[in-house]
Amino acid sequence: MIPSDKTDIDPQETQEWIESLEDELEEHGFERTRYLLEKLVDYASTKGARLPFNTNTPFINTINVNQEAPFKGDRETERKIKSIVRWNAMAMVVSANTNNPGIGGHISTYASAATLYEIGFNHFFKGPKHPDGADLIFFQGHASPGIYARAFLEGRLDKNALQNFRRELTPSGGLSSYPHPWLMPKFWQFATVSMGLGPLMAVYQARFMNYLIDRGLMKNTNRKVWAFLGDGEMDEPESTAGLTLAAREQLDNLIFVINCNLQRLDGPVRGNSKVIQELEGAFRGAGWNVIKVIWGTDFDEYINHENGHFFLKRAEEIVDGDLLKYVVEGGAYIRKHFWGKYPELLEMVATKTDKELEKMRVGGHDPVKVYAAFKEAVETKGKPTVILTRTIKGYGLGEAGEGRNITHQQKKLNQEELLYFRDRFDIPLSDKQSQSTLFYKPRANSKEAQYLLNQRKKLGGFVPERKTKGPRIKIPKITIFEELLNGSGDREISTTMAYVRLLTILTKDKEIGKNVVPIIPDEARTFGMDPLFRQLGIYAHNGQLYEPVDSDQFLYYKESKDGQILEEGINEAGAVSSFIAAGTSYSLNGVNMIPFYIYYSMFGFQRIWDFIWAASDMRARGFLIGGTAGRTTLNGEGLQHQDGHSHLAAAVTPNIKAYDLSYGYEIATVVHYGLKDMYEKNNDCIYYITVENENYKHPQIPKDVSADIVKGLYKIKSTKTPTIRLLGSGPLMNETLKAAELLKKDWGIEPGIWNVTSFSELRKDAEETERWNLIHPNKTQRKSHIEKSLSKHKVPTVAVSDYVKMLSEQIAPYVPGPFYSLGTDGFGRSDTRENLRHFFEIDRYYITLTALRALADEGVIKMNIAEQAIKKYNIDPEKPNPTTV
Ligand SMILES: Cc1ncc(C[n+]2csc(CCOP(=O)(O)OP(=O)(O)O)c2C)c(N)n1
Ligand SMILES: [Mg+2]
Repeated sequence: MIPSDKTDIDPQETQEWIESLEDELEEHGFERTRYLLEKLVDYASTKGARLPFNTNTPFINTINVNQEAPFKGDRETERKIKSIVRWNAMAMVVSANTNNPGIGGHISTYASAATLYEIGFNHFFKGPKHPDGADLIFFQGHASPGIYARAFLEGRLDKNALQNFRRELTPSGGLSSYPHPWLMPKFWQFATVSMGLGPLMAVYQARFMNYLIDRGLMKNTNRKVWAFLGDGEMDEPESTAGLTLAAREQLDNLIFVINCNLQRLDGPVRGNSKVIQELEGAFRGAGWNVIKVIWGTDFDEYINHENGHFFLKRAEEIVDGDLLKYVVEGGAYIRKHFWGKYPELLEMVATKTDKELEKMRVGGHDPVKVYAAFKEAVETKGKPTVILTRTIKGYGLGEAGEGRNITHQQKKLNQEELLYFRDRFDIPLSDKQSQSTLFYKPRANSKEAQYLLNQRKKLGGFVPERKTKGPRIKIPKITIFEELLNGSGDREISTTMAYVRLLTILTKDKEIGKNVVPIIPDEARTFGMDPLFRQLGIYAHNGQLYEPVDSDQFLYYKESKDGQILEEGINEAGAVSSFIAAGTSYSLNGVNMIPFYIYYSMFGFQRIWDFIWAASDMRARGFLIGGTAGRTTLNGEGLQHQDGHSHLAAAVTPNIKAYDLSYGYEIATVVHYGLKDMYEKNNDCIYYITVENENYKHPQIPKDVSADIVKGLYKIKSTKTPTIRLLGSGPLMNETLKAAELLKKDWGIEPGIWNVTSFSELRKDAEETERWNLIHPNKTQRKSHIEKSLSKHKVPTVAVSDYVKMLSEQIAPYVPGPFYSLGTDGFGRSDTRENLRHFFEIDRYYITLTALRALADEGVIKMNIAEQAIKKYNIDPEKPNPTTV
């Protein structure tokens, strides 16, 4: 009988209701009972009963013991394997830090997650040779030692590799600290260690798999995306940012496993409450299937005891801080403080020793419970699943750190602690062997070795394993972009319009049109891309269930199941996650996709650089298009919109090739080259192109400049007797050309004119040339593209861009002669382009003045010419520096 509480005005009636429920449960089971309860709640609501909203269930396992799928493995052998993996994972960190103090690494994260992973490896994770294709697994970054240790047992990594954990520069090779596909391209698939990126990327990965299926580009073979996450990590805003989308899109191919060891780096995740309950509320509220795995089998008898409600009550009362204390203090403390609260509870464990109480396993360390949860997760239909599993950080470390606040940082064990660990997990090593942290590998014909290999064989091979190549796709000839190469004639267009034209042409291409993935975060109309809505359709798993308000128009808002556009809403982090999913599809799905992600350039690198960094690490390929770029070219929007620095971020992201372009033919040239580079030559890089919204006439492509456009610099005009050269860039090319006119008209000086398409590509080439020359002094010295183009004339150079001065200053050391940089340092603001360019001192007059001053400094002209120019162009000498106002 359930005890009544003080608020119960009619306990007998309560009891009758409960008995009816019990009958129902017995006769018709859980499903029917749930149905009836839901009906009752709905009915009561319609009659005005304001029922409290509760997304939580009691603090017990979601799967009751009598609903549990039976465990399908050899428990003893699996325990042995797991223990050995535990040992080797610990040993690699301890030995790395003994040999090189301070090299780092983590023991405690994997120690808490070992059962979760081992159940996955032995029973669930589908490998690359599985007939249904491989599952995709996001491993918790700090658990990497455990994943390496298992690969060692599987024979994929040797002792030497383990010995060189975090020593990647060792000539014989080492293992990277965390999952980095850039560093271990045949092993890791996902870069997960910047916390919060993994969960959001996993959501979009699962969604992108459905996109490929719905568009008929991939078969539905029930592949899953598993994301193993930390409970502390769930505090990152990105971690929960994709929850509603995952539920809305019914991503039943997605499984989150949250390792709730209740601790993060410094201490408890939620000392004063319960992180599992909080997360349950968030996930259930978003519409996920939530499976809590809190208590191990040892607790079943107490939960299902006739006094089980006391257990429930006690479980509800305690907070995570208490649970952590129980781990550290041990059996007698647990008896007193947990069981001892109620006599009925204490009575239940009267026959247990303190040691037995201490050893009662929590859910995440119980293979039976974890197995049942994973099984239910993979079988769940119509919604994503999260498994919230209670584990113990530093499990098995004992005094050395189990459950302690220092556990995350524990990297060394003393001699005694090593022996404790060995005994705790029955590792067949001598004292001496253990104390020298020897790696242990069972013989090839041992039961453990055979079992482990056999289980992986059944599941289709080892994971993680990364494919480095996708299927070949044939890039069309550049002539498909003929209209861009031919210029716009008398039409004034923007580079954004030119880009949209290019995208439209590309999506119509018979060979690769279908592989193009246009991605937009609610900005299509800004960029003039709305006509593509109708032409390509907006991807919607459920199609279009309504008649759009503009259905009477030709270019209506068309959502469809096979829609090609990913319209992500105001969601740059989600959109870039789609970019990553599409850009890694060649490797992860064996389907080569070409993402074009266009966004407000200010909300790109500045906002989501960490994702772009991860994309680069993960060898994603595709085009990032910074739209409405340029501090002064986007004129009306002001300080928080005007981007004058994204190219700096791009310049220092190693495998990004960044271009700020002036004309349609440049866009066509760079995109075409990029397509070949990434999709034919299999180079792992990302192209970043900024496009703008200023309208002007685009000329026809000059002869023989294509290669130079890609290299970053091409000649617009040379002069017979060079005195000065102007380097224009992107939308500031027009001001550069106007300045050249002023120089000629007003001062009789004819500058050489160059167009810089990429300062960063020029700098990288110049640096590499210099580096090569440095270490090859006896060989014929090489010349960079800058030198080859400019070296003949050591005249002053004036470079201008719509970005901060540092952008063009990248190349200053390599350009012969004095170098003057004009740029847009400071906060943007709203005004006309003309006024803004004057304010930032990058307009035609400032370019002219700088050129004159440079020539005066060289002694080519008199200084008073510069003075005259200041007067002539109404330049205010008292004007404040734009960086200060
Ligand atoms: C964005 C980011 N911030 C901080 C860190 C540093 N960091 C690494 S692990 C960690 C604690 C992790 O706690 P949790 O997610 O609970 O994982 P556990 O090790 O407990 O399983 C922190 C703060 C990081 N890797 N990424
Ligand atoms: Mg944690």
